[in-house]
Amino acid sequence: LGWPLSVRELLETLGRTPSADPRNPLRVLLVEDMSSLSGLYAAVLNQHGIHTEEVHRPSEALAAIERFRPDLILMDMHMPECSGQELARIIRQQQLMDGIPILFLTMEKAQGVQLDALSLGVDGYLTKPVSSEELVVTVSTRASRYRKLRSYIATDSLTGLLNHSHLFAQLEYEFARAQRERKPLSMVMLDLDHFKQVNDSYGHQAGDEVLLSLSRFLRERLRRSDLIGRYGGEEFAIAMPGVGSEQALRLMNELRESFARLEHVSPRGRFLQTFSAGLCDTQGVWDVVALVQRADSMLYRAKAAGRNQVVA
Ligand code: GH3
Ligand code: MG
Ligand code: MG
Ligand code: MG
Ligand code: MG
Repeated sequence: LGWPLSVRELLETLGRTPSADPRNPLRVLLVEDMSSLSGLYAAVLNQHGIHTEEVHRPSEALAAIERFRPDLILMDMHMPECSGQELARIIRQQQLMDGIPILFLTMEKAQGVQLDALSLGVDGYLTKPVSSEELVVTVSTRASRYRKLRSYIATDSLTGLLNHSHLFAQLEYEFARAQRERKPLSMVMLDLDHFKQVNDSYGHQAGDEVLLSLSRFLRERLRRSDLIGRYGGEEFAIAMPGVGSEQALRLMNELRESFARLEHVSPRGRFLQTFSAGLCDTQGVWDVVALVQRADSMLYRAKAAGRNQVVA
């Protein structure tokens, strides 16, 4: 490689742009008491398609992480309220934020201090003054690697939907937010009808195809802000923040009818597949477990009433 390369050239050489999906750019939280400095970093990152949020006081960092959901935290080591090391330790204790990469920005060249930082579970440091190139390349590679790992861990391998445990983790978060903002949230449990017969008559492969096509169908029809998870085998869970149960019932019935019309094709023949669903909102429900239980009991009613229906 001939030096110096521009950031753009360097990233192209590495075979990717900083955020491959422009609809979902990488997010970086800047925790830095000097606003002029963090403004500068933000401007450089923004220029390369990376979204940033700036926090100038350590005490605001946790709330910002929860709200902004960064893919990486870039943190000053020296701040008036508490040190970067202290804040990093606190962040590492939060389960929801576990594993988020934290990079320190420091003028500290003393090796002892840097080793200290690493032993706290901080991922690395950039020594001030940092060049734009170093900033963008370091931040974008670490942030996108974290995002990739996080999505592997959170994803059901057959359908690409949220898996059981991550569905619950996200649901906790959305439930808390709905309560705090006094907004509705609808919860749906959905189960394919007589699905065992599909496997028996058309083969397990055909069954898998149905699970995939339902997943794709739900992803296409629901909003990006809705959570869609594979709860287990042929059972799916959906949470719709901001949607009340009446609206959710109407929507789920539309989805049910149009999915039921989709023809599935397999080597052993063509067939139709229906689902049943139960739904509820958060009224009178105090936690996520109760929310899911209630939706599940509505699903049970839909099954008992003859299947291919939604009960709220
Ligand atoms: P019901 O209407 O009462 O839900 O009937 P059902 O046959 O759908 O329910 P049951 O619980 O008896 O059977 C669920 C079937 O789902 C059994 C299992 O073979 C199938 N299944 C679960 N996970 C998968 C999967 O990943 N792939 C395939 N092909 N089938 C699956
Ligand atoms: Mg400072
Ligand atoms: Mg079933
Ligand atoms: Mg069953
Ligand atoms: Mg089932």
